[in-house]
Amino acid sequence: MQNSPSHTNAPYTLLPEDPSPARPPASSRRPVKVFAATAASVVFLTSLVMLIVNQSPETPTESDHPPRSDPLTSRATTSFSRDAGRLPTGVSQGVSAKSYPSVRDRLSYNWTNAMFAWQRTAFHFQPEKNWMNDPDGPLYYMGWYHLFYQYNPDSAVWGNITWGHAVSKDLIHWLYLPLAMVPDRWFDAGGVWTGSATLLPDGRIVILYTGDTDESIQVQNLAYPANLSDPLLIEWVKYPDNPVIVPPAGINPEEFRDPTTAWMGPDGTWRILVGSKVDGSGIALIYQTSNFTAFEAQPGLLHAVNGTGMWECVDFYPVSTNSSNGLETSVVGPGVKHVLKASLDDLKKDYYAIGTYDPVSDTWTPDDPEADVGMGLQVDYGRYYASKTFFDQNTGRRILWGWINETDTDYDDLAKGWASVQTIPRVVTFDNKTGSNILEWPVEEVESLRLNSTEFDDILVEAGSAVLLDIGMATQLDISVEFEIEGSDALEALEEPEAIIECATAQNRTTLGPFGLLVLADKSLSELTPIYFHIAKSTNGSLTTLFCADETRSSKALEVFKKVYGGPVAVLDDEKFTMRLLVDHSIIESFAQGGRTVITSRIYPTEAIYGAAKLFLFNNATGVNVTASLEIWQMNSAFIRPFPLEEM
Ligand code: DQQ
Repeated sequence: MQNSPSHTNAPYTLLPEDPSPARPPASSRRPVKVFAATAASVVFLTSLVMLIVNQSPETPTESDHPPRSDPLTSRATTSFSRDAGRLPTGVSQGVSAKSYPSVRDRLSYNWTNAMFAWQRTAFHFQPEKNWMNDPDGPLYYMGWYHLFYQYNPDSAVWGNITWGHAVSKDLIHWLYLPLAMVPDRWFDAGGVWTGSATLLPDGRIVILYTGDTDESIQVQNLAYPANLSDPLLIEWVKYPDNPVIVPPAGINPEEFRDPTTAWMGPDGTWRILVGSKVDGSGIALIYQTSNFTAFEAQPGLLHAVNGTGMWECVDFYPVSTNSSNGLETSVVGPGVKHVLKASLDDLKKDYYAIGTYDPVSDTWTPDDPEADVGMGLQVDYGRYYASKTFFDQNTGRRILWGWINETDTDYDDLAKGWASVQTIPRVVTFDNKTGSNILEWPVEEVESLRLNSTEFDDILVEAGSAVLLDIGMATQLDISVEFEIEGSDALEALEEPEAIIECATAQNRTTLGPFGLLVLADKSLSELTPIYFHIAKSTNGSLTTLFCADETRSSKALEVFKKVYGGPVAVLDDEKFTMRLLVDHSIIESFAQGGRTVITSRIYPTEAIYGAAKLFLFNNATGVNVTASLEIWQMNSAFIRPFPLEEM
């Protein structure tokens, strides 16, 4: 493959430097905290209940459905701005979008508006309506956090991709702003795709994004704020001489996208990465620039991994190995490792690895070649994709955003009028205890939503039982729980070895598990989402702890794609089994062992909603009892609404 620099001679337009008066901040009411420590609980023992749960969903038939128009066939009433003759899906254009189930799948549960309304989240970011996918260009500027996102303003399926824009003072309460960029130039006529922001030392902001051209070529474009004195950064200018990078020789022009945030090299010039694929290997191409208008392809690659397919949304950032501070993207030196993350288009999963970056050769080497990008650690083992970090210079944190994808049908998404949610932003740090993974933890600002809490101490959960936790409403929760196994040392020898160590359903009983929580479960356990630890013994005798989310019984809706998600988690000798869950209607974000392994779930209960949703402890081990101690907060809703621009 031969790389070729892209052309451009036009100067970069300098932006006005005069600071303008700051606009008044949007009002965001803080929730009232009521900390009511309640140890008393009504405990309800249901012996062996998970084992006999016989889910017999009422299969919806076409005739069960109330008559309604078919949103896929009645496209005349759905306004797609381009190519109205075909349904615009990412897969058909060679980019990731929701790919399962098939868009042709007409099977649908008999959803009611109340069910759809319940699915909307209360404290996660989602647009008022329509389709959203990747987070783009997150940044902090003049008192505001900015989130941009891939957005279809016309429909609840992928297409006509623009950059939506919202701002927040605290990463929790959000105000929608006008669209930041729409596909209105030849160099992005097919969509303003994913990109990243870089804050330059002189105060300027640059955004590099992928444009899908009028000829379906993926190019990298430059944009910048029209008015740097506007803290809301409402207007964006596309550099007139875009594109600034075109696909090099040897690269498929439809597989060349998603520029990273830039970092400065030892020579004082900037570097960025662009993801692509060569002969089935995922690759990160590296470009160098001094002015963001002229880029030069570096002779080698930052990194490549055989057989991992197209790398989308590459992210590359430093982490401190000796402090929990986040690092600005250009930091290198002693006590610094670098995380390389790629979103694997073939698997729709975000993988990362930790390694060493050589800023002179512009190469990166994984600490463990056997756990290279795409082979080992996942950023999140659930329904999660296209994640991106930014350095928050306001608080010195590195903050991670990720896209929670839907697993219902496009048909259902069109009926409910929206698709996708962003995760609660997470702080990323290096795990000093293991030395081999990152930790992800919800930003502390989410705790401002905590209302009254209920505590449970040392609840005994016997082998083969479930314990109802009497907490009232169970759909907006922040749950912190630790488990201890009674007498596990003696029982290790009894554990049956397993040939394949991977998450199985929560009904798969062995000596030491599974045990955990049943979330969004109805009282009869006809619908439930178990989140659990399972300790497995491999044939070589070693024990591995798995952290899993079993969505197979999460919904009676047959069209919803359901599977068991999860992966291994290190539980060190001095540690209990700990998990934290953020439950927000149809979203569960689950963090094990302080964020070593994370699973995001998007689920669609039909019964376990509103007041019928319950929370249980469960223990499906055959050989051990466990005890659990919990603190559970009810969570307030966040204010997420349009910015009152007319009041300014
Ligand atoms: N989504 C964008 C692409 C990116 C993909 C298009 C990942 O730029 O590769 O909406 O979800």
